[in-house]
Amino acid sequence: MKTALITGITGQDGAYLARHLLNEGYRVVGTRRRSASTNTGRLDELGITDRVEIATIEMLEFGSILSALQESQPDEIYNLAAQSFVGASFGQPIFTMEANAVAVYRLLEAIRIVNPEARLYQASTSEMFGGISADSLNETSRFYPKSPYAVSKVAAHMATTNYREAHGMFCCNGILFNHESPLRGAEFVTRKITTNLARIALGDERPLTLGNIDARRDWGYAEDYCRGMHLMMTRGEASDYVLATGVSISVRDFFQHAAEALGMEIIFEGEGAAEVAHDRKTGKCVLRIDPDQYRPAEVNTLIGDASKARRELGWTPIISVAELAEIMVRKDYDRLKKGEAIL
Ligand code: G4F
Repeated sequence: MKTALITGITGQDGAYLARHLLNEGYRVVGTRRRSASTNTGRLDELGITDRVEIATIEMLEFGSILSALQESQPDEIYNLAAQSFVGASFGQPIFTMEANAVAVYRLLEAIRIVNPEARLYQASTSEMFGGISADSLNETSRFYPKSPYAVSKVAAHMATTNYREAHGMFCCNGILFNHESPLRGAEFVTRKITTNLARIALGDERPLTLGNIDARRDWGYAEDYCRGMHLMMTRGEASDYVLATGVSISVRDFFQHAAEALGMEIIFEGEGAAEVAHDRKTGKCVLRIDPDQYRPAEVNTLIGDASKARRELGWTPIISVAELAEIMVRKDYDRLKKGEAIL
């Protein structure tokens, strides 16, 4: 039986990946930071909390990472732990660099010491392309990070590549474009939209507030992407792969898909910070713009080309963005209707 160690197992990707690996027959050890709350809501929702072993580690402490590797002796390590909020990274650039980049060096060194044969998956991101305007971004596209988060992820990406080249270790970067689900954190824009639209559909009068609704992202379904992470680790040779759908839509369009799934008919009026959206059926104002949500530097458009993953891994995303918006908003509507807490 193979052992997988997943850092950040309590997040969206950690939970889906854990379930996938358990289904593939793995022993799964997941790490999380010490905290007063247990924070296993996503694992509970997937019904796998009792099937994974939880290790408490601190990615800012080398000794903590070293002990976790010595104790669990993993064959595969999936590094999903991160400060993953792009907007928040502008206010916490140093912590973001520590948690997302220096921590990866700690992990790489610990793997080299404990078992250099162990395989590493590093969670890279489309945010690294940032300001590059291209119709389609792939593994050979240039990086132009636009936030402290993206800068930290470029550093971690290059460190991972360097350990592969310098030490011959099996290290791969998954350059994942945005991927969402009903387990997505409620502060990311898709889930912010679906939880708030569900609340409004159930009678709440307060409109949702968003920042830049013209930003465009290539949004896929997280479970499809976690399957792709595992495929990267089953190859004979380590390499880097883009996972994306190849379709990019705006925040405004995602909002519209989700609202329509709840039977709303959206009309946008006004421009810029004065733009609002109403539901024609009820006359309710459902969206206002909050300029405080604008980012100091924005990534306007991201669209990915996953042809290498399709060719070499046989990976294709299954769920479209319109289906994704519908799945997410219906789930949030059901949760709120039953009085369940929002994850
Ligand atoms: O949902 P977001 O916060 O995701 P973002 O910044 O694209 O980053 C996510 O995906 C990356 C790629 O996989 C990951 F690396 C990263 O860790 C994270 O998971 O924002 C998407 C877009 C942005 O352009 C943002 O400005 O939505 C825009 N937006 C507009 N109003 C908003 C809001 N974003 C948030 N979070 N909240 C708003 O009110």
